[in-house]
Amino acid sequence: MPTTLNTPTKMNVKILGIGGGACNIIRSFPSGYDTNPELIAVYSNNSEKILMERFKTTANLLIGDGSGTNADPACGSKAAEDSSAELKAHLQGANLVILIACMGGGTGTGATPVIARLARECGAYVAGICTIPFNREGQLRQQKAADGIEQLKGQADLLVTIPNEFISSTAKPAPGILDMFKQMDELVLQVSQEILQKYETGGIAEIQATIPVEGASCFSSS
Ligand SMILES: Nc1nc2c(ncn2[C@@H]2O[C@H](COP(=O)(O)OP(=O)(O)OP(=O)(O)O)[C@@H](O)[C@H]2O)c(=O)[nH]1
Ligand SMILES: [Mg+2]
Repeated sequence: MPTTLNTPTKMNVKILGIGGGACNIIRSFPSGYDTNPELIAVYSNNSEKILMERFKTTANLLIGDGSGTNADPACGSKAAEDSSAELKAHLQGANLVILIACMGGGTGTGATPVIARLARECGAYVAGICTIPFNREGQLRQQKAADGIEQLKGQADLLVTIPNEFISSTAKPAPGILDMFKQMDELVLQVSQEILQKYETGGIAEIQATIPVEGASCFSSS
C-alpha cells in the first residue's frame, strides 16, 4: 500500500529537514506533500544550493552566511540565530512544526534547538525527530549528537530519537549504507505520520506507546 500523509485543512503543518541528511529524508517523502504539510529544506552551505533548488517539492532556506559549519554545531547554531528572521517568516502560522535532523554534524545538530525555540515563539507545538549516528561514525559524532539532543529536549514539546544502529543491528546480512539510509528515511516518515495523526486527534500524550519504530525513544515535555 503506498504511503500517504494527509492533514485536514484546518491544520497548518510545517516539516523542516535541517542539514544535509535531513534534507535528503524530506525529499524522499511521497509526492503530494508539497502543499499540506509544507516541506522546508534548511541548509548552511552555498555549495548545497544548486542541489537543493532542483527539488521543487520543498521550500529551500539557506541559513547563515553560506560558508557551512565545518561539522561544528556551534556554527550551525549561529547560522540559525543569524537567520532567525527568515526562519520565523517560514514558521509563522504553523500550529504543528516537525523538525527532522540527522544528529552528529554541524548544521542539524546546532541549528535544530534554535529553530525549535523560534517555532515555539511563533506559537507552534514543536516535535523533533532525530537520528543518531552509526557507532562506526566515531565517538566524536556520537557525543555531538548526544549534546544536540539534550539541547533540543529543552526546546521541543516532543522528541523522538531513532538510532541508525538499529537498522544495521536488525538486518542480516548488513545492508550497504545507502540502503540503511533509505530504511531510516522510511522510519522517519512513519514517525512523522504518527505524530500528525496523534496531534490531529488530540492523542499526542499517547504517542510513546504508538511510535511504530522499535528502538526509538520518545521524550515529552508535558
Ligand atoms: N538517514 C540519513 N542519514 C544521513 C544521510 N546523510 C548523513 N546522514 C547521517 O546524518 C549525520 C549528520 O550528517 P549531515 O546531515 O550530513 O550533517 P549536517 O547537519 O548537514 O551538518 P554539516 O554538514 O556538518 O554542517 C551523519 O553522521 C549520518 O549519520 C542521509 O542521506 N540519510
Ligand atoms: Mg551538511
